[in-house]
Amino acid sequence: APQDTQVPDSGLVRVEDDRTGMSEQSLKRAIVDNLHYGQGKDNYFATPYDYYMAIARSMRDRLIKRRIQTARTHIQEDSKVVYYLSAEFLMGRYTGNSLINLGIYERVRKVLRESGLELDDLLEKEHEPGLGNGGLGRLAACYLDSLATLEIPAVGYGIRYEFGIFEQEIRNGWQAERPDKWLSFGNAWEVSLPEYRTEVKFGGHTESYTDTKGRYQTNWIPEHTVFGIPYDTPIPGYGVNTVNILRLWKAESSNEFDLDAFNAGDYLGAVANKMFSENISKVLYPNDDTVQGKELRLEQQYFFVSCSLQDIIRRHIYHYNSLDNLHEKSAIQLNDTHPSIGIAELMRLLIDVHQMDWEQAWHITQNCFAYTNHTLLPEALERWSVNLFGRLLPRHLEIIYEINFRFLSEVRKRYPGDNERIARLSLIEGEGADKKVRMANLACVGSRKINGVAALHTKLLQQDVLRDFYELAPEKFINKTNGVTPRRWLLLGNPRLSNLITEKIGEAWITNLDELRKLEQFADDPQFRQTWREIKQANKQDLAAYIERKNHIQVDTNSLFDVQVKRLHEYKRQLLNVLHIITLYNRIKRNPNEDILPRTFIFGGKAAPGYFIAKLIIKLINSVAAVVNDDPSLEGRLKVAFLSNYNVSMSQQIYAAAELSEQISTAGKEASGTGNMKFALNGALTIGTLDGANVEIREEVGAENFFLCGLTTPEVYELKAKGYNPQEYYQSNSELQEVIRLIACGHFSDGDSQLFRPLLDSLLYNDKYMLFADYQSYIDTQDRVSQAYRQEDNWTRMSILNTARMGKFSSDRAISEYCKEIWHVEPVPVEFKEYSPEDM
Ligand code: Z57
Repeated sequence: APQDTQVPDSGLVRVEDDRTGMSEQSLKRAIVDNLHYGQGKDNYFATPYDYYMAIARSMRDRLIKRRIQTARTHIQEDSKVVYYLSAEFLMGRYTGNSLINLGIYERVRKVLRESGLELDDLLEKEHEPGLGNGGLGRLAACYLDSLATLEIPAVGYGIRYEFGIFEQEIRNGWQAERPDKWLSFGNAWEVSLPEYRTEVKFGGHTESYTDTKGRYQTNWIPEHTVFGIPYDTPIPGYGVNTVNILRLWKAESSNEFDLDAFNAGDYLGAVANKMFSENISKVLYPNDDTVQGKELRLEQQYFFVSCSLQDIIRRHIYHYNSLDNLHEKSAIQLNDTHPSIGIAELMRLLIDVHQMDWEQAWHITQNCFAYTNHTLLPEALERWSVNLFGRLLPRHLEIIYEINFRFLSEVRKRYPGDNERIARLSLIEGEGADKKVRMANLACVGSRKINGVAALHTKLLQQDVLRDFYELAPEKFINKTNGVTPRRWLLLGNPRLSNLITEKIGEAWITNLDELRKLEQFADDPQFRQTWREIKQANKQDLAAYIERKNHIQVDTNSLFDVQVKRLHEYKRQLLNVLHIITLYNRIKRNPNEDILPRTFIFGGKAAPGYFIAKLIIKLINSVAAVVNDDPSLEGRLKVAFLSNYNVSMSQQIYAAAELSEQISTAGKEASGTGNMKFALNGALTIGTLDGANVEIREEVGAENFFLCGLTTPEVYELKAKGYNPQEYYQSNSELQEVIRLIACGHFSDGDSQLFRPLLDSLLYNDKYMLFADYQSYIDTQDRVSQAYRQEDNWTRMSILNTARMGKFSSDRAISEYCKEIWHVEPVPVEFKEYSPEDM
C-alpha cells in the first residue's frame, strides 16, 4: 500500500486533543470546531446562541470521554450502583455548572474575551431544563451533583418531558401559563440511545397457566405497548473524573402496535394511536405538594419506572448472568411515592419474566428499595382508585393484592383482633367502588429503609402519618436532613462571595462545606465586614437592575431586600408576608413621619394552574405592589416586586442578593425546605417558624442569629385540638383589623370589594394555616428585624456567621449519610486516561 506521507501523523493527536484538552489553546480550537461542524457557522454568521451551543458541545465532549471511563471502571470493579428514581429533576442550566465542575470556568471566559465574547451572556442563551416543580425536583438535582462529586456510581432515572414546568407570565396582575418549549432549539446536552429502547405494556388482562416444569405462571396480555427511548445527560462531579448519567425516557409508539392498525387499513386510527402513546412523556404535571389523580399521571409513573427497572435488569444480567445478587449490586431510591409502583413492577419482572419464586423475588425487592417521604400534607399522599389501577395495570393489581395478603397475615399474627390497625396498614383503602391503592403503604412495605427529609419531619412521620408502620418496624425509619450543592448555590451563583471566601480560607470549602467555619474568625474584622457588605451591595445592584428591566420598578439598593421565593401554597403563607406589608403601609399612612426601615419585598413563585386561591394570592401581591410602589407619600420606603417565571437560573441571582429570607410556613407543614438553606449559605438572615429544616438551621447558626416567630408544632396541634377560632385573634388586634378592612374595602382592587373575598373569608372563618394566630408574633419579629438591620455592623456579623455555619446543609453531607446508612455504597475513584489507538 502507498505510504501516506502527505498527512502529518500529529493530525490524530490534534483531533483527540480538541475533544479532551484543557489548555487555552485546545479549548479555543474545540469551540471553533464545534461552531463549524456542530452549528455549521463561522464567526461571520454565528449568533450568540451558536456560540452557546459550541461551548456546550465542547464541554460535553470532555465529559463524554470521562463518562466512558467512569462506566468502564464501574464494571471492572463490580461496583454497587445507586439508582435514583424520580418523576422530577429540576436541573437548571447545565453549561455553567459543567464549566465549574471541570474547573475551567475562568479559563474559558478568558479565551472567549480574547475574541470579544462574554461567557456569562452566552450562558444565558441556554434554555433552562425545568423538568420539576420545586423542592423535590431540585433536591434530586443537588443529589446527582453530590453523588458524582463523591465518586459514587449512580444513575438518575426519570422522564424526558417535552414540556417542563410552564412559563409563568403576569397579565394584569394574574398568573398566566404558557408551555415551556425547552427542546425547540435542540438540546446540546443529551445523547439518545435508541438501541436501548424498552417496551412497556399497558391495559389488557392476565392469564394463568402451568409451565413445562409444572409451575404456576401468569401471563399479562396487554392492550397496547409503548417504547421508551433513553436520553442520557452526563453528570460530572466537581474536581473528579467521575461522570455519572441522568437517563430520561421519551415515549414513542411501538411499531408492532401501529402495524396492526395500518394493516387493517386504518391509517388515521393508527396515527391517532401513535399520538396517544407519545402523550405519555409530553408534559410535566405542574402540581407541587398536591396530587391530581389523573390516569395519564399513573401512565407516566409506570412508564418511566418500568423502563428504568428493565434497564437495570438488562445491565445486571449482562454483567453477572444472574439476578440472584441484584440487591447486592443495586440500591434503588424512590423519590416520594411517584415511582413506588416499581415495587410491584420489580416483583412482576422477577417472577413473570425471569421465573423467580415469590419468596426470593420479595427478598430481593425489599432489599433493593428505599423510600423517601417528602410531605406531611394529606392532600399530597397518592391513592389510586383500584378501578383505574386494574384497568391500566391488571397484573400489578394482582401482585399488590398478594403482597397485601401476605403482609396483613403477618400483621394479624402480631396484633390479633386489632382490626382498625389492620385496616390502616392495608395497602387497600375503603370498600366497594371507591377502593384505593395507598402508594405510601406500598412504598413502606416494599422498602428496607424509609426516611424523612428533616429531623422534625421524620419525627412527625413516626408519630403521625406513618405511625403504624413505625410501630411495626421502627428499624426501617431514619432521618436524612436535606442538603443543597455548594457548587451551584454558592460557587456558581455567587462568584463575588465565593472569591472572597476562597481568598480567605482556601478552596477546600467547595467539597467540604464545614470548612466555612473558618470564616468565623473574620466575623469581627472591620475590613472583612466591609468587603462582605460591598459584595452583598453589588449583588443587590445586579438584582435591582434586573427588577428595573423586567418590572419597571425602581428599588432602593440601600433598603432591606426581604425575599420570599418558593411555590405558591397556602401553607407556605405568602399571605402572612402580605399582611405585614400592609401593616407597614398603614403605619406610614397613619403617621407619615414614622421612622420605618425602607424595605424591598421581593416575591417569586408559580401557582399550580388549577389552584385558584394560590393564583388569587399572586393577584393580591401584584395589586398591593401597584398601590404601594406608586404612592408618593411613602417616599419610596416600601417597594413590592413580584418577579414572574421564577426558576433555577433566576433563583441563583436572588439568593446572592437577598438579606432577609422568609421561611414562615405553619409549623408542622413544611417537610424540610431547601431554599432556606440556599439563602443562609449566601448570607441572608432567616425570619422563620420552627418548621422543617428551619429548626436545624437555627441550631447551627445559633438562636441569636435567627429571627424566630410563630407557634411551635405542639402548639399548633394543641390549638387545633381545643378548637381554633381565628375570630378570637382578629377581634383583639386592631392593627390586623385595619389590614383586613383595607383589603376588604377594595383599596387594592380599584374599589372592588369582592375580588379578594375568598382570601378574606378563608382567613376570617377557617384559617386552616393559622395566619391570624401567628400574625402578632410575625409582626413583632419583623420589627426586631428592622431594628437589627440598622445596626449595620452587627447585621453583617450575623450574616457572616450564617454563611460560616451552613456546613451541615451541604448535599455532600446528606449523600454521604445515604451512602453509609441506606445504600451501603462506597466511592469508586476513576482514572483519567488520554485517548490511545488501542481504544479502537
Ligand atoms: C415537593 O417539592 C415537596 C414535597 C412533595 O410532597 C412534593 Br409532591 C413536592 C417538597 C417539600 O414540600 C419540601 O419541604 C422539601 O424540602 C422538598 O420536597 C425536598 O424534600
